[in-house]
Parts: sequence; structure tokens; C-alpha cells
Amino acid sequence: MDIHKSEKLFAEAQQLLPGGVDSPVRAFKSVGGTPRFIARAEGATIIDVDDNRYIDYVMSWGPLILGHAHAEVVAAIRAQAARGTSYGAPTELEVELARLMTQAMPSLDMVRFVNSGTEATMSALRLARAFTGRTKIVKFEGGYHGHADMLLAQAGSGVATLGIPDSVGVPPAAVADTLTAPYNNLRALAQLFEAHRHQIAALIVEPVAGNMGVVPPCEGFLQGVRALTLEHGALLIFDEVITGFRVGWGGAQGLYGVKPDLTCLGKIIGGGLPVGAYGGRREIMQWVAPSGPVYQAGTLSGNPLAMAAGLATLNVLRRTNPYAMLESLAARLCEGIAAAAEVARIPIWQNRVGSLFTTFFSSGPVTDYASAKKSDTARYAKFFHALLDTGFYFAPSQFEAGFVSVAHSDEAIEQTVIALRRVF
Ligand code: KE4
Repeated sequence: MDIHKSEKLFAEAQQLLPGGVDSPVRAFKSVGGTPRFIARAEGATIIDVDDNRYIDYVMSWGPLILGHAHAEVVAAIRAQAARGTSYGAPTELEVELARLMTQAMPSLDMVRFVNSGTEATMSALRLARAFTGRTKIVKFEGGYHGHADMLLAQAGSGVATLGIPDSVGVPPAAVADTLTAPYNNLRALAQLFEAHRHQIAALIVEPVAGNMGVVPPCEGFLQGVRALTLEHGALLIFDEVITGFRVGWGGAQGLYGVKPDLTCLGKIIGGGLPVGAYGGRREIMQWVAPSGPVYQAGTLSGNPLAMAAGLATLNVLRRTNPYAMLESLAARLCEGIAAAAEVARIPIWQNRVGSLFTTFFSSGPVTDYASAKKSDTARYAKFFHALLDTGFYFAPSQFEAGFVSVAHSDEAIEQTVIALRRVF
């Protein structure tokens, strides 16, 4: 495969951008090799600057549930751009998108739009601390909620990918109030709450973990977390940046029937443009400036161009309800992966929730960060490159999620399954 233009661009990029990228996981550090510079994309296909085509299972890390360059999304962006991209003033689009989201998720009385998942989680935690008057927060080992200082404690995603214990530059004081517990372990969590009675403002959790690779909640785990937070007067924050509108129209809270106090969203609600949001119970959200004393602001928050892309995306999802189709496409893919690995007698463990999946090169079950980290990341790197070299773009890290979109046809899945037999 000729990738000389990517190689040339990567050399140039590394002079101008740290690691040649604008987000660490894109640099292929954990799998090695040269990241592909993408020229254009359509449907489930991305095309690099050397004109190599790939069936894409990263899909911009989740936003593109409808596929790349979906006609209705592109049309909405074009039309809005011609009317202006940002006014720094309220628009009807924000009201429309907020209404759609609050209808989809009953726990959302109100929302505030921001520009990324990171902004959403850091704002939600500031709000939770203000509302409860407490300072400690709880997250799970391997959970990733963006790169705000207080959340870079035993984080997943790129922090796990790069194997850095936590980020330097985060002063100990910034994480002094951040407590961590193992995911899917209610006993450890109960002990943590007991040891810090009346001090914990909130617990933030990925209801389906996506940043240690995909790790679903064990039976009763989310219900147990909900009960513990209620018992101890702490707010429950669902970080649904990945799962929101991904695992169902009502997100993971709809799928598992657990109602959080606050929810963080991103990715799909921006349809590929920068949008994050946090929202929840009216009595809590009223504390957010200017209706309340919790300050949070943003020049481009709720900008009409991004709102138009998010609105178009959610409107198509609501109209077409593609979740059953996404489920069967992803199930076919994972069955194909399992069959190919079986024939090659290579031990893998797969976790999948709807169109969200990860193939762990692990001989045992992966139910938390400790077990995820036992995966053979060198083998994963070989798997990744063998697929990449034959035109299939999987996540360039064992500790990330894979994504199937509406644009992944039966043929695309079939081609992938056939390639997987060779790859294994
Ligand atoms: P952003 O600030 O990257 O928009 O969102 C942060 C975030 C928050 N919560 C969850 C559950 C997330 O998965 C993320 C971001 N996800 C990563 C992929 N694991 C984004 C990709 C990247 O970092 O380049």
C-alpha cells in the first residue's frame, strides 16, 4: 500500500503539531506505523491522501452514527453556513435541539450546550459540587471523561493507550478530591462511600465503558450505583458522550432503565461538529449562570452551524430508528471476528453493546480496567495493521471502542469478515 503522502505529511506535521496530531490516539503510538492523513470520506469509507480506501470502524470516535457526509447533514450545514456560522446570541436551533434531547431522555429537564465532552463533564462536576456543597468526586479506573485536570486520575482512552500513569502537569491538589474505584465492583464502591460519608458530591460513570475498550455494566451494577449515590446524597452523573443516542434513542439510561441526576453528552449530538452538552434535573440546572451562581460560558457554545448538524443527525435518527439494524450489523461483524479467531485458534474476548464493540486480545473475560490491561497489545497492533493494510480502519488502540454506522452495508460487513479470516 503506497502511503508516501501520509508519511511526508506526518513528517511535516510533527514539526508543527505535538506528535503531528491534534489528539494523541490519532498518532498510532500504541500500534506503531504512520497515521493515515485523510483526504475525504463518504458513508462508511474514508480515503487517505494517497487515495487508499478504507472501511472505517472508528467513524470519528462515535459522532458519525449516520456515516460520513450524510446528505441531510451536509445540506443542513450548507444551508446554515450561508446564513452565518455563529452569532454569539441565542437562536431557535438551540431551543429545537434542546427540546429534542429532553424528549429523548426523560432525566433531562434542561440542557446547556458546550463545545466538547470535556467541557460537559467538567461543568457538570462544578455544578454538582455547588449543588451539594461537597467537594469529593468519584470516577472509575479506566473511565475517561475528557482531559479536565480533576478527571485525569486513572483515566482510560488515550491515557491508557499511552500507558502514562496520569498526566504530568496535573498538580496533586487537582486530583486530591478525585476518588477512584474499580468498574463493575459495587462492594469496593460501597466501601469508598462509607469511608467518605457526607463528602462525595458526585459519581461520574460511563454507563457502558468505552475508554478501556468497551466494557458493559454487569447485571445490577448501574442500579447499585444509583442506590449508593441516593443513599449517600451524592449526585449520579452519566457520562453518555459515547453512549448518548448510540446505544438507543434514549441512551444507556434508557437501555438500562437507570435515571441519573445529570447527563453529559457529545459526539452524535453534534453530528460531526464540535458539540457537548450537560443537563438534568431542573432544580440542579437552575444553578447554572445566568439563572444561578455556577459560572460556565463559551464563545461558540450552541453555535448555529453545529446545532444544525446535530439537529439534522438526531432528526434522521428519530425518523428512521436504525438501532435494530445497527445491532444486527454489529452482531454479524463480531460473529465474524469470533469465527475467524476460533479457526486461527487465537484467544480473544469481545464486548459489544449495540453498534459499539471491542475485540480484546485476551484469553479471559474483560469486565474492568485491570482485566482490560491484561490484553496482548502487541498482538492487537498486528491485528490493526493487518486490517489497515487490506483496507479496514479499526481503532488504533486496544483501549478504544469500535463503531458501526448506518452506512455500513451488509457487503461492507461481509468484506470485513472475509478479510478477518486472512488477518487472523
Ligand atoms: P471530548 O472532549 O473529546 O469531546 O470528549 C471527552 C470524552 C468524554 N467522555 C467520554 C465517555 C469520552 O469517550 C470522551 C472522548 N472520547 C475519546 C475517545 N475515547 C475521543 C477521541 C480522542 O480523544 O481523540
